[in-house]
Amino acid sequence: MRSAAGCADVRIQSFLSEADERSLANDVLDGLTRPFKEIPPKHFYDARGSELFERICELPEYYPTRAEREILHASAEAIVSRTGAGELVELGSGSAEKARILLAAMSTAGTLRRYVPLDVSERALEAAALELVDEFDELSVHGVIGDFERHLNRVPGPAAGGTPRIVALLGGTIGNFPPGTRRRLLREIGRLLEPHDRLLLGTDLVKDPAVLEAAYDDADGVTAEFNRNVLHVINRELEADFVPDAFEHIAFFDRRHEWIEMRLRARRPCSVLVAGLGLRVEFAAGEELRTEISAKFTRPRLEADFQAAGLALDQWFTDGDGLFALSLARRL
Ligand code: SAH
Ligand code: AVI
Repeated sequence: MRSAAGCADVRIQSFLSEADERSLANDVLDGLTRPFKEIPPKHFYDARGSELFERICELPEYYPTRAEREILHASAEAIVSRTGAGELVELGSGSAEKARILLAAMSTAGTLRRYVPLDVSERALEAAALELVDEFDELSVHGVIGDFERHLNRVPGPAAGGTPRIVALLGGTIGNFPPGTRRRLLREIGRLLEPHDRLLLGTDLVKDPAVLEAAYDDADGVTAEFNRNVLHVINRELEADFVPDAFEHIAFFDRRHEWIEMRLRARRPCSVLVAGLGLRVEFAAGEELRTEISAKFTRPRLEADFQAAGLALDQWFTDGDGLFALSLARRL
């Protein structure tokens, strides 16, 4: 654990230890020795992966960021006045671009006190924290570098004085978890909520598969590079010898599950040595490695997830084109 030097209003604690670095090793060992190979998406986000994600957010095909920003611009004031919140806890905060809209609404309402971002990406979190304390005089930032599947207990308790909190999980990140894990995670996040606190959850909505597939397979190939970045991460961290360009980016909408699936397909037979694990992995030509699911929601399906997780929907906001939804939910 350490604190960022030189700024009284920023405190950053890291809870990523060697044990967490082993989480990549464990995920690679488990995931690459299964009959259907799979690596969880959290391993995309080293410094390069976070930068590639930022580029994805600006792509014409990738509508979720624009749609969610539109909702926030239209509704942040109402969200803040309804909740009275002065503190924002954001899980998977990334560049904190969207947090800024909520913090500005809290500042205007005169309630703003603290921002608590939590992310595995140290670089993104530090940069965002330093920018935000510069921007809002009254703000203090308590950043947590950690994994929200393991370190929710490291989120600091409510600040003294008891301002209501918004706990946000934006961008559709909840969709990156399969249904059972998603409900478990929602339940664990719900435990952070006091009766006057609210969860603010961003979810992408079911729509024309062509629109969805374009969003995950852009013409400039940025998403393809983001997808292959996981191979660069494994090469660097686990001394593997993947040739990333030997893998083709695949993205398709699975209509039955209502989720986008991203995969990497071997263009030719590949024999990969993961030296750090003493593991050799064979890929047949055409064999696929699943790297991400990104679930798309309907309101009834999300309400069922909330209910199963001990939460209830309070308010539902969408953008003008009905592409994306923001939900305000409370603990039952
Ligand atoms: N909330 C931002 C960023 C979304 S990208 C937005 O809406 O634009 C997903 C973010 O979640 C990345 O910053 C990534 O580093 C982070 N992330 C992914 N899995 C995580 C995990 N298990 N624990 C903590 N952060 C995670
Ligand atoms: C972070 N997450 C919600 C993004 C998504 O849309 O599922 C990650 C992403 N994958 C490809 N493009 C963007």
